[in-house]
Amino acid sequence: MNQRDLDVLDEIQRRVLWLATRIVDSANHDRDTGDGVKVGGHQASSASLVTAMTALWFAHLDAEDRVAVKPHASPVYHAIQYLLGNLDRSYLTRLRARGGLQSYPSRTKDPDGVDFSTGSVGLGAAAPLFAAATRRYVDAHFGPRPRSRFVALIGDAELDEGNVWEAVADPATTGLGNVMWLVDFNRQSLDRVVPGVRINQWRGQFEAAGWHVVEVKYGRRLAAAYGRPGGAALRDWIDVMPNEQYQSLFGLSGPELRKRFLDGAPEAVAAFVADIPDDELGPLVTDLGGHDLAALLDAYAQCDAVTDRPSVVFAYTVKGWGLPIAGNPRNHSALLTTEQIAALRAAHGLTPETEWDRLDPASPAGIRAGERREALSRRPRERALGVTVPETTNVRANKPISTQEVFGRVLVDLARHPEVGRYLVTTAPDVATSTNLAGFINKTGVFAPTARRSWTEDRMLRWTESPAGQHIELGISEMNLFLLLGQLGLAWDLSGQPLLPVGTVYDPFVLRGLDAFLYGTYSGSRFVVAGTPSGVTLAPEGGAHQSTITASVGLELPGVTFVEPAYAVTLDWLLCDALAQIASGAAPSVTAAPAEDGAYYFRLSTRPLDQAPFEAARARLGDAVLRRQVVAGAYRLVDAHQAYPHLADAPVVQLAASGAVLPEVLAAAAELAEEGVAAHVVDVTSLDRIYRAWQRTLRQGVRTATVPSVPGALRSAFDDRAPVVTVHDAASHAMAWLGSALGVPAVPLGVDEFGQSGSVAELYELHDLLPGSIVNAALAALSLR
Ligand SMILES: Cc1ncc(C[n+]2csc(CCOP(=O)(O)OP(=O)(O)O)c2C)c(N)n1
Ligand SMILES: [Mg+2]
Repeated sequence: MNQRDLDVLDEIQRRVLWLATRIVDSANHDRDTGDGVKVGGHQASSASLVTAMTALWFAHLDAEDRVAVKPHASPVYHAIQYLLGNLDRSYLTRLRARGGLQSYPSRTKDPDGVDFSTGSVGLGAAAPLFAAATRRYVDAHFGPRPRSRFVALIGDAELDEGNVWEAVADPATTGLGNVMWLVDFNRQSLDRVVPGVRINQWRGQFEAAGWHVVEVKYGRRLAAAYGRPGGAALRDWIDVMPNEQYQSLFGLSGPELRKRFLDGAPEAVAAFVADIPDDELGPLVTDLGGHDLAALLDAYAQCDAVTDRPSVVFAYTVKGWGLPIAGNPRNHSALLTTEQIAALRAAHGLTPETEWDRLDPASPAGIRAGERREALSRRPRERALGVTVPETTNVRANKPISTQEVFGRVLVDLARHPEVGRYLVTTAPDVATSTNLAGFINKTGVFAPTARRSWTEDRMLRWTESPAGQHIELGISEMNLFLLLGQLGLAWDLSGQPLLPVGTVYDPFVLRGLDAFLYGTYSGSRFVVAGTPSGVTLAPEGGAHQSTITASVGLELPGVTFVEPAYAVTLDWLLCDALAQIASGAAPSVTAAPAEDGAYYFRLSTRPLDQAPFEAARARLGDAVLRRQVVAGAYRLVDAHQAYPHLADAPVVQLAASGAVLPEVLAAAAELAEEGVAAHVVDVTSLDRIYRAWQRTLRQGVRTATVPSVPGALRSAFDDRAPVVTVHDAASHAMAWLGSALGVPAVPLGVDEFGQSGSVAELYELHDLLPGSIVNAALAALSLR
């Protein structure tokens, strides 16, 4: 790139800096929210990335490239999109306002084509890596797409997040030559100037993981000074100077700056800078490469040239570059004053009348923006897969069987499906075999970019690794599991190929990956995850392996449908339905409350259950009706009036339960019948769906000031007058709301302490889940009427 082009880019980056700064300023100073809560925003963090981002969008990226932007640099992203003509001007004064620009880049809520949501630091860094891994899979299975480069712009303190290193270290992400991370190396975090210089440690960590590392440390002015006689001493001093001392220079000028700079320096350094006037010394010694357009473009080109592994660029930057708060240790949330904004506006040659203008389209900068807008425009993507997932695989069980086992069988069956099979892709963090994916893996193989020779022979599990494999194995990182699932579920957009992603994880460790789970669903991703085994039903495994709060988590997560089937056929129907919804390409609603389907979370168990009670209900209701109710979230497994006609006038109670505890509930219903109480048993297949149905009618009532009705999903399964006992191998709280929904007394039973080792019966006794306790709870519920 010649000097003229660099000058044009420089002009553009100055406008980007101004707009990003003013967008935050306007949110805080031009708008009265009336609630006394500060609006906030990050001018310094934004300024830090202005050069790197200008270089990317105005000179480097292609239309197919995908970029994750550091959360606190969202104003820079929007300023760039505005200058490219992709964002309406009215948004510039609506950062952090309702319906306006989001504080942090959001795929689903921002109007200007955000590729990756960011916000929880570390996740946005890793997401493009998993998007690239997804692309590698898509290319291997469905033919190569046009090349994309997957870029992450990340803060240096983001590297403190463990998930970043989990992602870097996983073999599933090795060799991805189309990945570039750019670390905004401003040596500051939120609270402080980061002590010491950590670059060598980080460089070592990246290199050990097989990454290509580039440092962009000095700007051209400093580089030139180093080349002059005696310049080596200057370089050595800047390299060894404590970070805190270096950062403190940004707040100083004149003789003070010189004094601080030379504090502790060898004599040769003082001699070298003696001839440099005071007003030139500061700009010289703080001339860092992360604000040098040519140096950055060169670094990007170096990364492109390395195609066999991911690259990371450490761009030395200044937090608050070009602003009066530059380098100040307290600048993370600092806002320029109105006077400082006025001075900045004038310094950029703008007035209150012209401050929001785009670049003059006739100017070289405006022409460049127009060209880049063309170069970066994208084709719309198809979300739908265009195949019909069957309503059932007709799974059969002649003997007691667990939901975990059925899950594996249904997947094997779907893998054979002529249309659907090829789109299925499974993944697990080193628990594929123990969560019953072995059958699927035997059928489809394990994905590897190139075929690998297998050295073991196991007739039960053929671990064949090749580009044709449909299982992506991960190391033990639940963060990686959910990050990968999130990206597989966005493959329709980021790789132009919809997929049917299915992940498995031990249910207690869903919590370990929870933030990445949220990240995926907040991004609008759709996938299936099975948490299995779950609950204290995993009795011998003890408290560290039992999950109790996950049902509540699944129920409460927006963009996630939580299901907990007990019987083989209900799981078959629910899993087929979930995959059919994903295949349909319907986008989850992230704004409607309660949020629509999104991802699917199956909470499963290893406890084999007798299927006869289900078959009895099936004979009673018929497949069509029953399937509809199962998918809607609840059906009456035992209808007391039909099962016990002699109890026609007896008191009625209803026992509602999900999953593995149903045998105890059925036994309790039989005992109650002997005591002259008619007990319906309701199998709640999706607590989430019936809760949402209830909430929808309530919200409707609240919003329109009308009397809410009991929703159909509840009415068909429940008796809306009988008291209810809820029984769950999970925290009792998760189901306790059913009493309110039905307007009847409720006694919730569940697991509200940490578990311990034992047999199922022993632990159920401990947590009051045995039939005797359920009977007592039913009698208590009746007495509460
Ligand atoms: C998971 C998470 N923890 C904490 C925060 C709050 N936080 C936001 S930015 C930040 C410091 C970021 O420093 P760095 O990554 O170096 O970015 P800079 O602003 O210096 O560019 C922190 C702690 C967050 N957003 N996410
Ligand atoms: Mg930083």
